[in-house]
Amino acid sequence: MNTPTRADAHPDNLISRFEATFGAAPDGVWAAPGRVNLIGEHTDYNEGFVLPFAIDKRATTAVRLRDDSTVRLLSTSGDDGIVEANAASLIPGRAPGWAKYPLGVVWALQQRGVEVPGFDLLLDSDVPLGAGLSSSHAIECAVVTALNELTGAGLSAQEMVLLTQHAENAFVGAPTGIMDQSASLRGTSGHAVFLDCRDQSVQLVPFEAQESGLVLLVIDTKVSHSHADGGYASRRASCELGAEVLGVRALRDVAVADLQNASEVLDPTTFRRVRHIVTENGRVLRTVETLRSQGPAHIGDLLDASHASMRDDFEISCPELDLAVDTARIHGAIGARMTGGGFGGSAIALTPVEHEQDVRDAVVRAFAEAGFTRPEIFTVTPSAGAERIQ
Ligand code: GAF
Repeated sequence: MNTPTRADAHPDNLISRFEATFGAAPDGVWAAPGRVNLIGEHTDYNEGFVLPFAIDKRATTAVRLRDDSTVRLLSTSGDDGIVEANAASLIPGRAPGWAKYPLGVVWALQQRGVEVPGFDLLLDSDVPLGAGLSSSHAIECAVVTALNELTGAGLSAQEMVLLTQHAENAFVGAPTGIMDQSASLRGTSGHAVFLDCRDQSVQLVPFEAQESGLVLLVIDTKVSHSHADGGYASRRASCELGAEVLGVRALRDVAVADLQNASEVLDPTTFRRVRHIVTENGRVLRTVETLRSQGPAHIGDLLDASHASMRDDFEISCPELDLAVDTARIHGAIGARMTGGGFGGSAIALTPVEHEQDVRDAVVRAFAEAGFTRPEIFTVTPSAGAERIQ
């Protein structure tokens, strides 16, 4: 068997690499993107609002069903080689490395009563790992899209969102919400996904930064994070405590006008967590309104305010993210914030084209001066959601 390398595993070559590795052609090739979140952080599991988009970086999987229950998984990156598992005996929390994402999807499908036979799978992804751009959800969304079609399960995009969330929560062990999968499965080119996380309704909001002379820069700080670590779960627990003490179903039900009372009944830390969620929901709604009425050049202040709230109230930023945001702003970005779950990962900086190079240079310089690892900086545009590509 040949082990493919990252360089020769471009999606165009994935089928021949699959054949060379597994000895037969795949049944098809499916791709699903990572995401950035424009605004609305940690609001998803509080039944609030988010505004992410599917990016032009994605996980691509070639898949072939088998006649037995053996699952063979190979990634074009890393040296793990082929990981083998038995689809009939999957145990939550036990799968190794990246294999837990496809196997979590198989397990969650089985939990829904879908019969999933064994399969061979070859993965190639250009979503950076640990960068807060949802590389793991991209894998899960590509796999669920493939298996949904191949098994004839007939799940809707909304159902696949909940299914992959269940895989993350109960199989992988990360207590995440529904934002990332919704962007990956329901995103479209040229649009951000305005998602109401209470009823899962989606409105597509045009986001064409280039038409306003802007680019959306991603600054990957290279500070790796994991939502299975304690920080994410402890923020979620604080939100649940806040909702319980305030007597609401979820923090979505707390209004800005309720914050005075909340400050009197909550301990100071829980109050600040609650204030972030309440004000962030308001910022999402104002961002959507502003994008629709005035366009992306007018959302900078909302991005800045979101970052300040995450830094000071939710306390999920880190020195590298703050430096990226502050430096981008000083050198010409019109708004910047960390994106994703926090504690590392990436910042986004909405930047006029004429300042793009200044921002890139200044951030790299500032990181070097601070003794931080050199960041990776690139642009992203709203792109297609999960789909079959071959
Ligand atoms: C991570 C989670 F996966 C999302 O569900 C969301 O909570 C996000 O962090 C924070 O907004 O990406």
